[in-house]
Amino acid sequence: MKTIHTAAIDLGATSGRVIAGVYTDGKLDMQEAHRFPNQFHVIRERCYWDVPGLHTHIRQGLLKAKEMAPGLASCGVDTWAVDSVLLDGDGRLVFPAHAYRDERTLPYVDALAKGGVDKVYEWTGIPNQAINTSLQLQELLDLYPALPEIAQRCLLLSDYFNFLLSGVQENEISNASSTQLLEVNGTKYSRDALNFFGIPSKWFHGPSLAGKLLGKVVGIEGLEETDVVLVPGHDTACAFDAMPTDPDHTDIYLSSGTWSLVGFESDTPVAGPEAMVESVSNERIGDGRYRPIRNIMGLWLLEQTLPAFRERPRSDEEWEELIRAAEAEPAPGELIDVTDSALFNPASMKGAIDAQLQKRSIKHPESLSDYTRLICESLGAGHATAVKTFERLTGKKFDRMLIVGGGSKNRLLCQATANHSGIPVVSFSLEGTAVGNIANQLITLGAVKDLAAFRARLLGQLQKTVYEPE
Ligand code: LFR
Repeated sequence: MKTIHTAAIDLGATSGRVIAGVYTDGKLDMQEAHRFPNQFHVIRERCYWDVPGLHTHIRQGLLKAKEMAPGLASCGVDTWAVDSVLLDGDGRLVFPAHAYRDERTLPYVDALAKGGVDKVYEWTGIPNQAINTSLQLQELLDLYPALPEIAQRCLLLSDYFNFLLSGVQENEISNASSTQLLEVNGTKYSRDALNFFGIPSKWFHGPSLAGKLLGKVVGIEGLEETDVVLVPGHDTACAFDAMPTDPDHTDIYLSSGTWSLVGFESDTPVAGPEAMVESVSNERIGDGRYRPIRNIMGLWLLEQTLPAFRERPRSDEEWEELIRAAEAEPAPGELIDVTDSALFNPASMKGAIDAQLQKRSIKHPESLSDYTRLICESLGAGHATAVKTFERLTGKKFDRMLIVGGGSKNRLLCQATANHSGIPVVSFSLEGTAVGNIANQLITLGAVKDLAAFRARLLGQLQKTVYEPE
C-alpha cells in the first residue's frame, strides 16, 4: 500500500491555507500545514491584493507541508476567480493586482447594460457583473491606452502563483471561464468578446484543461522533487469537484463561504435570454464541462456585519453560542434582498442592511443574534430561488442539495436553505476547495482513476448531516 503526499494551496478572499493531504489505500487524511488571514487593501479608493505577502505564505506553507511529509509528491493552487495580473515579456508585474470589490468597474457595468450585454452573454454565457475580469481590464485599457505595448500576458491569480512555483505560464480553463472572455460553446477564448472589450488576444493562451503537470517546483530549496499540478484554478470548481454526489440522486450543489455558489454539473450550458436575466454564470469544470451557477452574496453579509458589534464571536465556542441564540430568535417576517448591489462593499454592512430595510419601511433588528437570524434566513431564501430558477430553466428536478464550505457547519443556514427550498440539504462539513484540489492532484498523478472513483471513496468516509425541510 503506497502513501501519496500532496499539498493543496487554497486561497480565499478572507483566508488562505496550505492543506497537506495523505492518501493511503483509498483513504484521504487532511491536515492543515499553514493558515493565514487574507484581505484586500484600499489605497486612494482603489482595492489591491497583497500578492507578495500571499506568495510568502505559499512558500512557508509548502515548507511546513514538506516537514510533515518529507516525500511531498505534488502541490496545486486554487484561488477565488476573476482577479488577474498583467505581466511584461519577462514575467514582471506591470500592475499591482486589483481586487474585485473595487468600484472602478461600476460605470462599465452600466455601459454594458446599455449596449452589448445580450451579445456578450450569447458569446460567453457569463452575466454582466462588476467583478468580471473583462470590465476590470477594460477600465485599465481605457486609462492606459499604451498598456498592450508593455503588458504581454494576463494571468488569473491561480495561474500567476503556478507561474511563480513552476516557471510555466498557463491559463487554466475553470478560472478562464470566470473572465467573461471564454466562448460559451467551445473551449477557446472568444474573439468576439476580446474585440468587444478591446482586450489584446495575446494576453491569453489556450486555455488549458486542468490535470496536467506543469513541472517541478523551482526556487524553493527542498522542494525540487515536488510536482506542480495544474488543478482547477477556481476555488469553486474545486469545491464542486469535492461534492460527494451519488449517482442515485439528482443533486444541486452549494459551495458556501464568502459567496454562496449554487449550481450543478452539466454537459451543456444554460443559455438564452432568460438565463441572462436570471444571471446564470456558465462557468467550467477543470475538464471543460459546464458548471452553471448563480452567484449569491453569501456569508460576506454576516462577516461584514460582525464588526458593528462588540460581542462578535472569536472562537468556535462563541460561534456556537451565537448560532444557538439566533436559532432561538423568532423567524423574521421580512427578509433582506440579498441581490441588492448596495451590500456589495458598503462602508458599514449593518448600515447598508438597515438602509435597505428602512426603504421598505421595515424595522431593523437590534441584537447580533437577530441580524444573524435575518441574514441566514435571507440567504436560505436566496439559495432556494436559485434552485427554482435552475429547475424552471432546465426542466430538471433536484431532489437534494449538497453543501460544503464554511457555511456547511452553520445549522441555521442549512436549515433555512432546506425550509425555503423544500428539499433536504445534505451537509458535509468539508473544506471542499482543498479536497477538490487534492482530488485533482491524485487523478493527475495516476493514484485515483477519475473523479467518480474519488467521490465514491470519499462518500464512504464522510459524516453527513441531513436537514429536512420543516
Ligand atoms: C468564491 C469565488 C466565486 C467568485 C468570487 C469572486 O471564492 O471564487 O466563485 O465568483 O469568489 O472571485
